[in-house]
Amino acid sequence: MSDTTYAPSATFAGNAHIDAAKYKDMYNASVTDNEGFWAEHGKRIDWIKPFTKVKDVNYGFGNVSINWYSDGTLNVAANCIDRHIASRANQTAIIWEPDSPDEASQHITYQELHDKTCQMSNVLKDLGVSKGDRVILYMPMIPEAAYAMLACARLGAIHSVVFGGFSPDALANRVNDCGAKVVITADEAPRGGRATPLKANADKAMTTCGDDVQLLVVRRTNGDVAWNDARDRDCTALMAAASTDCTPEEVNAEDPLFILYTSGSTGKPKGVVHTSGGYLVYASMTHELVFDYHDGDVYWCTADVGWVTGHSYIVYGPLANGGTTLMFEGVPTYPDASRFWQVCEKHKVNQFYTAPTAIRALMGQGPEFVENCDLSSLKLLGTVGEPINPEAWNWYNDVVGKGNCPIVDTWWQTETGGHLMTPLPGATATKPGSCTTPFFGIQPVILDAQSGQEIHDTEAEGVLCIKDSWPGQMRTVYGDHERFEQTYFSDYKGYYFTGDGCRRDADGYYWITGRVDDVINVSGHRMGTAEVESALVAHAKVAEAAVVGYPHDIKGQGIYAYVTLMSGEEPSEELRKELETWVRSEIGPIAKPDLIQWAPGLPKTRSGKIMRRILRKIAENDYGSLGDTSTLAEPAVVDDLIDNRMNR
Ligand code: 6R9
Repeated sequence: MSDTTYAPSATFAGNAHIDAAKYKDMYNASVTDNEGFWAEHGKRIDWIKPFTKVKDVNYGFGNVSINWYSDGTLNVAANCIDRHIASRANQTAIIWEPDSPDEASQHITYQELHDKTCQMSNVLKDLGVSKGDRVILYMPMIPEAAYAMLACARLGAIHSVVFGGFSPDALANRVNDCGAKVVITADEAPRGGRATPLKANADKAMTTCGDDVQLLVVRRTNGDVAWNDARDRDCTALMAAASTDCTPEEVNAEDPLFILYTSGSTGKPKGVVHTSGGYLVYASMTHELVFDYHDGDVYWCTADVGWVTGHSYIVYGPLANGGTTLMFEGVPTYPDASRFWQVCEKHKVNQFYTAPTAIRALMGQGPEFVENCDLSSLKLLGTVGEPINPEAWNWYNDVVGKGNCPIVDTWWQTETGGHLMTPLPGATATKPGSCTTPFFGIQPVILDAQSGQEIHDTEAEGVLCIKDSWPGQMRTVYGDHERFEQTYFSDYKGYYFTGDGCRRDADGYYWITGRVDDVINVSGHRMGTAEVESALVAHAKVAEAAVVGYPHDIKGQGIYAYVTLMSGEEPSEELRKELETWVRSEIGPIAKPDLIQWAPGLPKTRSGKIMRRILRKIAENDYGSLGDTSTLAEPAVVDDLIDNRMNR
C-alpha cells in the first residue's frame, strides 16, 4: 500500500475524453439511470436492426439470465472493419511486429484487413463453417490470428482461441468440449528465438478428437510439417485464391461471439461465453476512455490473443474504434531486455499496456535498457493481470513514463469482458497499487466473507462482488449454465461474485488483495490449483498432490507442489524433473511447478480434507501463524513439512 497520489496533469486532463468533473457526472448518471445510460452508449456501434430493449437481467440464483440489447442485430466484424472503410481505408489498422527484429514489420490498412478477413471467411465457409459453428484458433501472434477471429465474427461462427503455449491435451479438451468443426493453427510459432511446433502439437491433439474435425494450417515459418491429406488444408494457399468479398452475417446481439476457457477453483477449465452486441459496446467504450485513445494514436497491448486481454484490447476494442493496434509476436527479453522499448520507439507508440510480471522482469535488468530508447511518443501506460507492487509501479512511472504518463491499473477478468475498476487517466488521481475507482455503470461492493453482508463503511475489507450487470459481462459457461450460476451467483445471493478479495480505503479507492478461491495467478495467467494437482496425480508414481501459490519476485505467484509418492517410490532429482516435464506436457509450460516438496503425508482434517491454509503458510515461510492445527488427523505431518520445506 502506498499513500502517494498522482493527479492527472492539467494538460493531460484538458485534452482527455473524460476529466474529473465529467467522470463524476457520468458515473452518477450511469448508476441512477443505468438503462438510460447504456441505451445512449449502445449507439456507439453500428446496428443492422437497432435495439429497442436495453437490459433484461436476473441475478436470482436458479434463474440467472443476462441480456443486453436483445432485439438488436449487428455484425461484429462489420463494426471492426467495414464501417471504417469509407473514411480510413488507407489508415493502418494493425501494425505487426515479428519475434525477430531482423524480420520486417507489417502495416495492415483497414482495406487490407477487410480483404484478408473476407478471404479467411470464404476459406472457412468452404470448409462448411456457418453461423453458430465453433472454430478453435491455436495460433502464433500473427495477423492471421486477428483475421481468423474477425472471419468467424463475419460468419456468425463462434471462435475459441487456445493459447499457443498450451499442450496437445489441453487443446484436445477444448476442441472436444465445444465441439469445434475446424481448428486453425500454423506450422510453427516463433517466440523468443525458438519455434513452438504448433502443427505437430495439433496433430497430437487431433488423435483424441473426432475424425470430422478439419485442420487449417497457416504458413508462418514454412518449416517442415507432417501432412494428412484427408484432414489438413493449407490456409495460406487457400486464402490467396479466395475472393476478397464476403457479406457479413446478421447476428442477434445475444448470439455468442466467442468462448474462452479459463481456470476455476474446481474441475476442468470453464468455457466463458461472451456475446456480440453488449461485449462490443463495452470493449470499445473502455478502450477509448480508459486509454484515452484519440484518432491517429498508435496503441500497443503486449498480451497474447489467447487471453481475454488480447480479445478486448488488441482486436475488438481498438478495431471497433477505428484505431491502430500493434500486435507483437515476441517476448519482452528477446533479443534483449530493450525489445519492448525498441518497439515503442520504432512505431512511435502512444499507449502501452502490459502486465506487472513483465514490468518486474524488466526492472530487474536495470534502467539502461529503457534509457537507450527514445520513448517520447508515450502518453499513457497501463497494467493488467494482477496487483502491481508499488516498487514496480514507481519504476514504470519514473523510468518508462519519465513521470509524464498517467498509469491505468485496470482490474477486470475473463468473465467481465472489459475493465471494471480502473483510473480514467484525465480524471482519476492514481495511487500505486490501487485500481482506484469503478468504470461507468459498475457498482462494486465489499461483503463480509462469513456473513455475506455488505459492508457500507467507506473503509472496508472483504470479498469483492458487483451489484448489477454491465453489457460486457459473460452470459454462461458453455454447455453448463448450472456451473455458471454455482460459480458466480450461489455464494453471495443477488451479486456477481468475482473470486477476489479487496480493500476499500478512506478515499473510497479499491485495492485488490488477490484471489480468495483456489485460483493462483502466475505471471498474470490464471491457474486452478486443482488442474495442476490432477495432472500430478495422473503420473503413475504419484499417490497424492496438493498445490498452492507462494509469493514469487517476478511471477507474482509461483506454483508450490507437495507430492506424496506411491509406496515403494523414492524421491530423487530425476523424478522431480520427470514430474516437471509431465505437468508441462499435460497442461503447458505455464503450469510447471516452481518448487516440488516431497511430502510423506499431507495435513488433513479428520474428514480427509486437505488443509490448504496450512500448506499455504508453509510455502510462504510464515509458520508463526499456522493457526489451529488441532483438528488435523495427524498433526505431526506439519512438523515434517516445515523441516523439509523448499528454500526459495
Ligand atoms: C484481465 C485478466 C482475472 C484475475 C482477477 C484478479 C487478477 C487482473 C488485476 C488483477 C489486481 C489488477 N487481476 N487484473 N488483480 N489488479 N489490475 O487478467 O483476466 O486472466 O481472467 O484474470 O486476475 O485476481 O480476478 P483473467
